[in-house]
Amino acid sequence: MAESPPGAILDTLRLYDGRVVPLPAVMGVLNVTPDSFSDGGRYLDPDRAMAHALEMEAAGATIIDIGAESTRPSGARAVSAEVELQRLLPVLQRLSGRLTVPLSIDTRKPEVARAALDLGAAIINDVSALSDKAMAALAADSGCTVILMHMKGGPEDHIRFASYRDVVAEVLNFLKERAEVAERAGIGHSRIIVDPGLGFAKTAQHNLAILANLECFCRLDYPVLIGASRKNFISRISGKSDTDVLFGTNAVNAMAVAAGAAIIRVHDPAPAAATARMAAAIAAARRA
Ligand code: HH2
Repeated sequence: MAESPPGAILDTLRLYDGRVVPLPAVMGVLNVTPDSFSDGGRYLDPDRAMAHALEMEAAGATIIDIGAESTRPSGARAVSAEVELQRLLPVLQRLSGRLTVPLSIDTRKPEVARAALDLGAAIINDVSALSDKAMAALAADSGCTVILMHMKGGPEDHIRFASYRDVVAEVLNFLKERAEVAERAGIGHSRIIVDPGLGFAKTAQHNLAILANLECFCRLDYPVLIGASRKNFISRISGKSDTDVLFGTNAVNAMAVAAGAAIIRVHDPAPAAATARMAAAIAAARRA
């Protein structure tokens, strides 16, 4: 796999439906779940979920990531494809024709991804990095973009696996391998996004080590997504109030974009969009 020279920065993401997303992109999180760690239960009602997606778009989200299964570090309950679909379909139907920005589906299940692609999603966000071969085949055949995230264990128990000799090297190798598997399955290089998976089988120190070495991830020849928003390591470091967590999230996002991250996944798109614009401008001035 070819690596770009340091400093080679992608400026757009091209999707299979012809849409072009400027980078850095702000991915707004829409959790249609009862138990997500920061907003569980708030958007289970399809009308509220739709309204929130449109609000996030108006606030500056350039992608909306919709998920119906929580993957929080402890106590997340795995749900069946039927339950995911029951939660998702009414929201996807309401968003169809209303949402202008691309939709990403946060799922590990090919049947759920298939239904979302049929209703207009352009990106599969798979926190298991295509561990199900049927998901790889679906992504290859459909032509959609895929997010490959690092995790160890499953969403229900990943915190038990937070142990590494060298977290940066191990996560980098995992992402390289999964990207190679995806390409071998027929997913074109330009359709792959990688994500080190902050908080997934990682302690605060592991997350900090990854963030401190983000340039190494950005040197892989794929856009890098960073999902730090409101995660536990931020409240442990920045402070626990909502304002502390928001500012801590923005600090991570600014440094991630400055290091070359292409997409930041957030619950609060307005501050994230302003943060990304500023950090990207400084990074561009540094390269000029
Ligand atoms: N984080 C969460 C869920 N999906 N996908 C990617 N690619 N990267 C992430 O960091 C990531 C993700 C967890 O956040 P959230 O969706 O808010 O919570 P929950 O899983 O409890 O619904």
